Amino acid sequence: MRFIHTADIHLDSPLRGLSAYPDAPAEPLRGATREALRQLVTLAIEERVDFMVIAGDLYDGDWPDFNTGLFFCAEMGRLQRAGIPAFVLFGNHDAESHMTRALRLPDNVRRFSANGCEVHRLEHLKVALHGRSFKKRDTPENLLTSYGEPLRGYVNIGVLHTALEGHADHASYAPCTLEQLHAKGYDYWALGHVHEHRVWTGRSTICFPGNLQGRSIRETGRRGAVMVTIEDDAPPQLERLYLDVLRWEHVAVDVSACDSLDAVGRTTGRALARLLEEDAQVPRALRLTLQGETGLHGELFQRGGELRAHVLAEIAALAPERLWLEKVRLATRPLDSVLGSTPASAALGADALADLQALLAEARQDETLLQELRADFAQMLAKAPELATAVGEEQPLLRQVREGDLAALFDQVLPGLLARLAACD
Ligand SMILES: [Mn+2]
Repeated sequence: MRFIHTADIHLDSPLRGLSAYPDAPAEPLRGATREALRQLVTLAIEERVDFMVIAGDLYDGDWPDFNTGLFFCAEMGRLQRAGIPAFVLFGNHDAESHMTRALRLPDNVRRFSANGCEVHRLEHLKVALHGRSFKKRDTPENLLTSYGEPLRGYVNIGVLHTALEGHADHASYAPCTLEQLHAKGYDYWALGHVHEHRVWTGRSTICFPGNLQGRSIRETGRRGAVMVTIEDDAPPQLERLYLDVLRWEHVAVDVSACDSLDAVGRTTGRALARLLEEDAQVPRALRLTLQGETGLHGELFQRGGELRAHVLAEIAALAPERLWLEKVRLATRPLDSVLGSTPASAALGADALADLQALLAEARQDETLLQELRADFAQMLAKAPELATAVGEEQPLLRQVREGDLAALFDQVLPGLLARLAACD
């Protein structure tokens, strides 16, 4: 017996942040969540699975019009013609009270009630599916207490939308513990809500399939559903299915071995080539972070525009049609000894630089000076409010300015400044 477990499809939800990728064709990407579902249904039909489970947040929220529902009906119709039932549970995003529109779904689709735990049986397979949908978006109570005992002689599958014991990125709805899930004595728990793929084994096999399609740079890497195979009394076997049609990637590249901007470009290019070795056909929205201890630290900050051009050149040579650069983040650290690492330092006089460094190190501790600087920065931010909000999260330097963390700012900026001075003849 084989079935597909999916969750958090968030059908028709916009992909956030695509405007930051000037080269990405935004229009076709608008339908990414639909395309991922279409691929899932196609796979289910090709693989002749016995049924499909959707464990909540099928919809992203109330439909603006009927198009979202019509699309889902059409996909479920394809499953129906292939003789595949689908079991749908609703979560916080598509809770009963939250949806003002509805359409009759094809007869192969069975929903879980929000009024109590409902059990759907597939007699020919001896499968019992237990589940309870969300009535309201805010569901702080443990829904598990309403789930019944496993049915004897059946494979028991629990379907539940839950944050478990809490998850940093997800509201803690319908909380419960892994122990409580195991204690129910079901064979498999088809969970939804947490967008990262997770599996726990033990008395039961418990799984978050992850969301079907990443929706922002916060949801990176391969996404999809899970194929579950249950044979006789063996524990369920899981296979991940990758169905995302656009992938968000955050790639960190260590540039500590690079001695020039060219070398940074080459190293980055190699990392991106490795990235494309997997699922080469899937387009990627890319955020790049350069890290490592390097004598180029100051130069990278100063030559941001050139650096981006170097990275774009690598992308252009590799796969411009399916690799789109958002931004290059700098998280490099200066070399411990800036003076020793700058070949031209002798020209200026290492003594003078050492004096300057000592002076600046002192300034870093000077509370009066720091107060003045904070006031200056506050003025600057007041004049350019977009600096204070829009780019703040992604620019460590700006964040430090905003938070008045000037000591950290000094540590970031001084090595570059010294390196620059040392390089002057
Ligand atoms: Mn959810």
